[in-house]
Amino acid sequence: MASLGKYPARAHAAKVASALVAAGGSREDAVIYLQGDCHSCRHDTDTEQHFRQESNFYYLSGVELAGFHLLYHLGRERLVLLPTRMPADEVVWHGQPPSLEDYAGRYDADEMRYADELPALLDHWRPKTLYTLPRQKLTALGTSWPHKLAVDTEHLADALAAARLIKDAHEVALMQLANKISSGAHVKLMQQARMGSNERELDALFTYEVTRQGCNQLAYHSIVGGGKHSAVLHYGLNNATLPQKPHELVLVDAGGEYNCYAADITRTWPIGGKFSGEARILYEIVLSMQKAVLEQIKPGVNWEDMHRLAMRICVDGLVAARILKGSIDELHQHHMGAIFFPHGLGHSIGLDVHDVGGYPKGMPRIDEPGLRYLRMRRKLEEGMVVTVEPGCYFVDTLLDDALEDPVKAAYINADVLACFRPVGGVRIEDCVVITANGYENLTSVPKEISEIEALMASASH
Ligand SMILES: [Mn+2]
Repeated sequence: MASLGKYPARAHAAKVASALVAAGGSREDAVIYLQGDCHSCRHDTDTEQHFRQESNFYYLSGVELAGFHLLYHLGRERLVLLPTRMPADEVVWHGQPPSLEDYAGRYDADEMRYADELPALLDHWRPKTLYTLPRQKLTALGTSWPHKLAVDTEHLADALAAARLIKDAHEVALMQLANKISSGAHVKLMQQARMGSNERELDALFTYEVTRQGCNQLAYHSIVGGGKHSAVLHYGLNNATLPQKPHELVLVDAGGEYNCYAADITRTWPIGGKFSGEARILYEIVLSMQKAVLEQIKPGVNWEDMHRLAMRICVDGLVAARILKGSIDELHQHHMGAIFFPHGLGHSIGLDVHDVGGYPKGMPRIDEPGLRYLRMRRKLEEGMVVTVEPGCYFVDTLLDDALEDPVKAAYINADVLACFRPVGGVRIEDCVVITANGYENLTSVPKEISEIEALMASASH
C-alpha cells in the first residue's frame, strides 16, 4: 500500500483557525489548546481499556497515542505537539518511548516539546485568547498565566465541526482504505455464511478480516441480524442461530476504522445465496430507493429532499407489492411510509461514524415521522462524505400500532402484510464522497441481486 505521507495536522489547524476568524475571533494573540485522551481503566480495576484518540485532537494533531497536548498559535501559524514525559519506572511496563526527534519525524508539527514546558511556552507567547473545548481541563497550563488571558470555550467546537465536515484529499484517501478493507470483509461474510451457524461467527469474522487488513478497530459495534433480527435497527446482541431456511435474510451493518477514519456499510442477503419470494420484493424496493438517491446527489442538493425522495420510492414499492393501498398523496399525508422506513437516510461520516456538522447552527429538526431522526439537514457540498442508507422493515410494534389505528389500518392490506412480516428488514448502506458534479462511491461490496447471487454461488454452502 502506497504511503500517504504525514497526516496534515497543520493544514487542519489552519482551517480551524480560519473558521474561528470567520466567526469573529481574533487571529493575533490567539491560541488553540487541547489535551488528547489518556488511558483509562475498566470500572474500579487497573485493567487498561483499548485506547482510541479523541477525534478533535486527532484532527488537529494526527497523534494516535495517549498523553499528548497541543498548542496552535493562530497568528504565528505554529503547531506545537507536547507528549507527556514518561517516568523512568513506567518504561518497564510500556517500553522506551520515542524521542522528540522520532515524534518530529512522524507527526506534522512545527515543534515538539514535552508537556511540562506548556506554562513556559504560554508565558513566552503571551496570548490574549485561548480557544478550547468546554470540558477541557487546563491544569497542564500551570497557574501563572500571562494576565488577561481570556479562555473561550464557546467557538472552538463549531469551528472544528465546520472544518471536519469537508474532507481533504488525505482524509478521503483514508476513508477509501477503510471502505476497501471493510468491503472485502463484507464479501468474506457472504461467502462464508452457513445456514444454522451463529451470528457470532459472522461478527467475529468481520473483526478478523478488517483487523488483519490494517484497521486498528471497528468504527462501531457490528450489527449482525438473521431473520427477524434484521428488523431491529440497532440490534447488537449478535448471538442467535442464523436462519435455517435458504430464502431468509441476514443483515450486516459493520465497518472498520482505518487511522481513526470510519467506514459504515450495510448489506442484506439471503442465507442460502438466492433471493426469492417476499425477501426479493423487499430487497428490490430498497435497492431502488438507494439508486434513486444516488442519481440525484451532488453539491447544492438538500439532504432532507433526498430523504423524501427515498420515502416516495418506498411508498410506491409498498403499493406495488400490495402491502399499502389507496391514493399516494393520502399515504404520504398520513406518513404511512415512515412505518416501514422509520430512520433517516444517512449522515456525515469521518473521524466519527456519525460525524460532526450534520445540522448548521440554529437549524431545527423536522418534526415528522422518520424525518425527525435525520442526522443531517443541510445542502450537500463538495468534499462531504455521507452515508446513503435507505431501509424498509417490518417492525412488529410499529405495524401493530398502525393496524390498531383505524385511519392507518384503512391503507394496509393486512393479509399481504402478514406474508411479509417474517422477512424482517432490508438496509443497503454505502459511503459516498460528494464531488464537483456528483459523487464517488467509496463502498465496493456488490449489491445487485445477480452480483450477490453469483458471489454466494461461487462459495460452497
Ligand atoms: Mn450509518
